Amino acid sequence: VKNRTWWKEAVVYQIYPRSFKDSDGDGVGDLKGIISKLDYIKSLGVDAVWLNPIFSSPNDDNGYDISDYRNIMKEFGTMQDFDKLLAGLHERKIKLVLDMVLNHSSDEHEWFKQSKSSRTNPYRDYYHWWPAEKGTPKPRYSFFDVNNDAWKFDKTTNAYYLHYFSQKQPDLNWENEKLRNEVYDMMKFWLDKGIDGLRMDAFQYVSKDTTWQKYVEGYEKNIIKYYGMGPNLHTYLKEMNKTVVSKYNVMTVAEGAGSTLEDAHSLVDEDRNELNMAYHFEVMDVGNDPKGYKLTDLKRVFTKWETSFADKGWLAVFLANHDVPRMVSKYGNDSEQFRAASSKLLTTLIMTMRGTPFYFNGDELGMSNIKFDKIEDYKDIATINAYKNHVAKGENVTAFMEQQKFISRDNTRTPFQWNSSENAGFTTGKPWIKINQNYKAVNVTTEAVDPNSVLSYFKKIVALRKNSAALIYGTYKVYDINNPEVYCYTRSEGNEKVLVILNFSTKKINYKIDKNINTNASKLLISNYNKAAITANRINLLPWQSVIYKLK
Ligand code: TEU
Repeated sequence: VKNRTWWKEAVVYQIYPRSFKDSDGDGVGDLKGIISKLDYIKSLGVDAVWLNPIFSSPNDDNGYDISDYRNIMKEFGTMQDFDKLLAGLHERKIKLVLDMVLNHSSDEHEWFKQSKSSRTNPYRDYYHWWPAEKGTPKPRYSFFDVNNDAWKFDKTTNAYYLHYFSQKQPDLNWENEKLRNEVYDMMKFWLDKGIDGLRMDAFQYVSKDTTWQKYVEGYEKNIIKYYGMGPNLHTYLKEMNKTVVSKYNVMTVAEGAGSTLEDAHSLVDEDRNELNMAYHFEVMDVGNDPKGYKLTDLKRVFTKWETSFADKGWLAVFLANHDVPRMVSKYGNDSEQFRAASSKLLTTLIMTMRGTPFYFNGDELGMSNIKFDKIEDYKDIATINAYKNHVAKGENVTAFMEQQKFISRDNTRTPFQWNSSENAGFTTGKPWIKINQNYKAVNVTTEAVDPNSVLSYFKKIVALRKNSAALIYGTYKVYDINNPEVYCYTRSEGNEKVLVILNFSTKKINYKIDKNINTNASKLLISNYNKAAITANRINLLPWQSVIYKLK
């Protein structure tokens, strides 16, 4: 194997701190809570933890609006807690990846308070301002704004500021060298503490075309093309790499990878000296329709990226995170009958793809969408503001609510389910967001003692992946790509060859394995059912069955 590195071999476990474990009864998860669960995290066999933002924040967007990059959010604890957490992880040989939110800050950050106070303030150019005497700026789409308007008028200086996300998330002006240097210093502050990786939030958007030209009608439907990969993005990344990242032994991962394969390669190829890996949004975009998705689409997307990254560059692999629904509800089947089997199958997919798995907390238990009925139950600014937008425009609110049950980000943000006691063992207080009522069955305590649980399966397959060069580095080859129900592929490295077969349907299927795959003397490594047998290159698959075979 060429170019071996720890971050290619790691399984990264994403923790959403707000919802993981509350230690003090205020209903919000915190760092002490995570510390109290370090042995659980270790028991999973994962190599690294990625924490969503833990920095000071008024929580307009759950920590993605940072008011002080060098301090810990009050609800989450103190810097001492952080140091303890880092030490506790390192004692257990687990690495820590922090979330760097550098496209925007909070409007409550001191930089912004200064910036908005006067046009001549030294911090004015830390953000993007448009003087109102020049008329209204050309429209820019905001992801979270009630009116999707990314320009907010501020009367103090008679000017508009730019916010791609919420009004409380003004975009930082990366054109300004002073700002960039402050950011680099801040990054060093955390890297000097000994963290192991950085997840670069929405970084593809940092470089803006500051001519602020008018975009074509409907540009917002193709937003990454317009907002992503701005004119100076590579300059900034190279500068950041040279000034900061290259001085440490750390991994960097970009959220978002532009809109083409070439964009993605330009961010992560080894000879670029920019970032180590990226996660693209194409897999996540398959399956956004509550009516379902085509397995052939999912296969094509995975295959396209796997093929393009076979020799150069490296990707992160995921089916869920805090911005999308639960993977079992989206790509699997969250009915009582198939929830466990399809959770295990999806975990199998993630753990057998080429690329570093980023696995979202709770999926190892088979947690599913909460599917709120009432708008009052939602906490996510994206859902709440989109709701207001629908109401204002007189659009169909019922349809919107149905859609949110399926895609709202709050579906993955409900509290982690530790046990069957009140509040699922998450908090002794009132949880900040409702708990999924399936916690009586779907929880750590119950699943830990059940060898057939989703959790037990997760631990087994993580161990399997970690001990297999084929599963980590091996060449990916897909078979029977047009089959609408079964995903079949091999991974091979040197003499090691592994066959993966996934039945993405609720039917029993007698599957004919491609004749070019030699299954003589093959050996079953793992399955989500107790039964599996290949005879004469055929296998009987149960509903949502997944199997991994070692081939001769
Ligand atoms: O998400 C940003 C992001 O890139 C997505 O909103 C994306 O642009 C959109 O889905 C494209 O369809 C990150 C965080 O993961 C998210 O939780 C934050 O709310 C957001 O940045 C703002 O910081």
